[in-house]
Amino acid sequence: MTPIPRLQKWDSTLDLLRDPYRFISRNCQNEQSDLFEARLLLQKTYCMRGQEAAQVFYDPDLFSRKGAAPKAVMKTLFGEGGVQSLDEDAHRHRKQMFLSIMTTEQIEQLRVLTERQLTAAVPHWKDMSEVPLYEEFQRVLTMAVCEWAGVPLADSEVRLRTKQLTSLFNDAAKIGMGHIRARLARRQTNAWITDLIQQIRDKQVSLPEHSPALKIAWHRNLKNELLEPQVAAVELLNLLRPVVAISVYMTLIAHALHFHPGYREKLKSGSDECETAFVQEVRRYYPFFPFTAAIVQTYFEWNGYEFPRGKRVLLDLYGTNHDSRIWKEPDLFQPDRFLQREPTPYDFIPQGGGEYAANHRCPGEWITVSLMKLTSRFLTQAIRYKVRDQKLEIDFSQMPALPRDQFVVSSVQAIG
Ligand code: HEM
Ligand code: MYR
Repeated sequence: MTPIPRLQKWDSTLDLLRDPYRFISRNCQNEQSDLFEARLLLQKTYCMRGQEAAQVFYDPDLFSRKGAAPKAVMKTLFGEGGVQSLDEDAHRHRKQMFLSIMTTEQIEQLRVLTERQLTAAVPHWKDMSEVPLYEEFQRVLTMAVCEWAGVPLADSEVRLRTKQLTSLFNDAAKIGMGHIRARLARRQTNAWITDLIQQIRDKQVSLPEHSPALKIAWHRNLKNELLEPQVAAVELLNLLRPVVAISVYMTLIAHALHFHPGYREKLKSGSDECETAFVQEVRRYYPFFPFTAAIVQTYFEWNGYEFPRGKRVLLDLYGTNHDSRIWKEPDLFQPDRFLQREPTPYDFIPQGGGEYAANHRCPGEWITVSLMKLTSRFLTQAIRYKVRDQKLEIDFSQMPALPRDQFVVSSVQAIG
């Protein structure tokens, strides 16, 4: 057996938190290995990156997700009882529920609703001296996704629910007060949506027939039982929260357009392929979800390394998207690289890899790409704006990572 390189430090959690997106690839580089062991959260953990590593990580016979995410993530970002921590048949059955929501019609409907909200925001942006794009996108997406999913949202509630849904992903990985805010947001959003699930089941609200909220409220597990209301709420929030999180990518699109103005012109006149290549490169180039975690289910060997049962393993998503064996000049923003070749399920993994139905790969990728394409069109063809002097470098120490001043625009005007 080949010994697995071990980091010398007794515990590396602080190093990981200081530079979460580059911690794994930096150490892989130092150790000259795609795999090393570090103590993280006081637990010996394997960290790995690259296409081959992704291939083994997404073999569902080898890994389990139960207990893989730390408690802090379960109590904030994920919620408890949801699809992220299920294995085997229970996972496949629940995952099918999500995948059955992702029809072409549903994806198109969410795009239409989001475009409507973006268009409705323009007159309001015109009156603002400064428009903080990240916050505005959060509000737009909260309104669009609630309408799409069948979650009633009064005008008076928009601010509060936007803040709470945002806190679930924006504050989950913070330390101190930030993290406490995310825990509170989890309790509040669980209570809000559990109530709605009860009302749906008690026929106190009527929703359009194909509403995702109805599908989740009436979903039955393999024992033909309805989900516990709290679990159904976690799953409905597994639609609402990540759609609001697309505000991160929307802000990063504005960032990419600012630094690569040539793409503004290309996108204005360009083909669908050109638009797709641009958003794929935004998903590859920018940091968002740093890594994902699983637990070794049964002992196995890979490339001469031993993987003992029960070991926690992190797969580096950002590092794999920046692996120079896969991507030429990975630290340059070059959308055209996507015109030359199709990504595989293991070499381009901003939202996880492998197969949708059998693995934990994100079922929201089609929605994400669709709303990102909408945003590229909107920012190049529907409005004009000015970008004042501000700190625009990406803050790699935060999860999610955003421009330091978050991208504020002014003098917004509608085109045409
Ligand atoms: C899973 C990223 C948007 C719903 C995941 C995973 C990642 C991810 C990394 C886990 C992959 C793994 O552990 O192997 C993202 C990013 C998004 C996004 C960066 C951009 C905003 C969405 C959207 C939805 C969604 C729009 C739904 C509308 C889910 C669900 C899972 C998941 C339900 C769990 C799947 C499972 O456990 O089988 N996402 N996602 N995500 N995502 Fe997304
Ligand atoms: C979602 O809401 O599911 C999509 C986007 C969330 C991104 C949150 C960023 C950092 C969280 C890191 C947690 C690592 C888990 C092992």
